[in-house]
Amino acid sequence: MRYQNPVIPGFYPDPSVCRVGEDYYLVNSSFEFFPGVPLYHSRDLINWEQIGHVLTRKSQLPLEGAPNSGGIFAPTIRYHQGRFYMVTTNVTGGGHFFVWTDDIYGEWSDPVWVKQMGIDPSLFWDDDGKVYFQSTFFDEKTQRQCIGQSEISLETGELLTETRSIWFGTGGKCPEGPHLYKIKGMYYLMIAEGGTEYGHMETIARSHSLWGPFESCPHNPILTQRDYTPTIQDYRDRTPDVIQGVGHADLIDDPEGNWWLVFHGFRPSQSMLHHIGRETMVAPVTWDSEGWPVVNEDKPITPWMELPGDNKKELPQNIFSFSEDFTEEKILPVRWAYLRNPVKENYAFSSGLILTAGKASLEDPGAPTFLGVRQRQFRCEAEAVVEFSPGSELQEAGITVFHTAEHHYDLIVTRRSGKRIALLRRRVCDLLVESAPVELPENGRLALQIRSDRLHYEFFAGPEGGDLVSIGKGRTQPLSTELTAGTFTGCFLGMFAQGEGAKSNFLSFRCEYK
Ligand code: 6LW
Repeated sequence: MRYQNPVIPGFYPDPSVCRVGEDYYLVNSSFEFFPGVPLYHSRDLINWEQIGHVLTRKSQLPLEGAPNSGGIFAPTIRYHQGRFYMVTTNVTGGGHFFVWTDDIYGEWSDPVWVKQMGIDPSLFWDDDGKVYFQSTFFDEKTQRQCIGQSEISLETGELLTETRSIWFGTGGKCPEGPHLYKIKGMYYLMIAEGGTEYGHMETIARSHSLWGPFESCPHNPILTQRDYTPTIQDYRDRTPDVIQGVGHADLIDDPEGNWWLVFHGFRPSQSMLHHIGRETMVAPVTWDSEGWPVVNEDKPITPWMELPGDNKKELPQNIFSFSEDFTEEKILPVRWAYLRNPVKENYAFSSGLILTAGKASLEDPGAPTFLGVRQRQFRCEAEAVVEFSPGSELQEAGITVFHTAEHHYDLIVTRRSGKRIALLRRRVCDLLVESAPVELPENGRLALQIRSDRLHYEFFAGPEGGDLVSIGKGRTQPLSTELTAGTFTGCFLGMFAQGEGAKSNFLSFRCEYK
């Protein structure tokens, strides 16, 4: 059998997974984007469908003032006695909390706060029903970061014990992303180390007691690509993608008793640069004779994963292309995300999706009028059809490749010398570059298009159904995480309106991946 990694391409990092019978549910981090914590469902761990978000209300997810890559860090999802729990950290306000639901397709509770320091919380139920809370922790005695654990009350979130340091990892920086499992009577503590960059890895330890001492697996790390340096040839457009930075994993068994690791990694566009985020991947796990997990038979993680066995069938896999008709759609499909808490009045369905500019622009770390989808693959063609008659040179609407307020390329419809025009504005750190304006017909619907490959974005505009002309180009390089002072996010393809009074009507948006 073979399947392709990433199984959830695009900015879907820090995956955590649980299983209920034959159904798997998976969550990811969402940082400053709203709604928070995308929620996915699968029957085979390979084909995933987004069924919603966990944090859909501002009362669960206040994001005001959340900087780039602030807000929601690594979530954990667990299922216990008919109830789903999702625990995470809002690093911009409040710290750790969990929410719960008895209906995975319904609303989740308001937050129950947990006062433990650190990030990357996880929950573990022991056989006696007691609940334990793990997260990153700072050990005062040794002055080192480690994994800390306390027993908590599920009703109030209160700590019922002090937080104790339970494992320091194997010596990599940033021991984090802990998950505790009880397997064949032993407590296994699996964590990420090495930082979420090129030295990322996953390590594991076990103990007879959930307080430790934890014995490190002799073949740690059980997952890493840190020793694999791709060649220039590996990055050529037609070769398979290169995978780096694997780690931050969760472990799951299937109904047949096979084990799997769900984790993230990223695909650089070229050496040491990636711009579409950390993505969710899957690998098979076996157990050695000493009871330690072996990931993917100890082989590197590759885009095409070959699994042993006679089943030569390729698992079908979503290709993530989509086409949205906003004249029919009246509820926003779950793939769309806002920046921070949206100003509701600026979004409305009428004869299309009406985006009205508010006070904030894409340059502000506020709540601009923006709706985006995560870019899933390097090669794509995205097109929006819009009705927009800018009232002045300050009113703008268009489509964008957006990574942060300081890293985005915007194809803008506005006015210059009284005429309706299109231009490409590229914002990178403290640089702002604008293309020459290209005149557009004064009336009628416009098609705005982004075409991309691994290394480039090119932007086109023109009357709907007519010939589109190139408005400008930009390399993918300046939108890379490595140039953003280290975001945890990735590029979105989106629609926006800015400059007070600008009112645009988006009729459709389609995105085709090649
Ligand atoms: C995540 C943590 C990490 O919480 O990145 O570098 C954070 N380490 O595990 C955000 O994804």
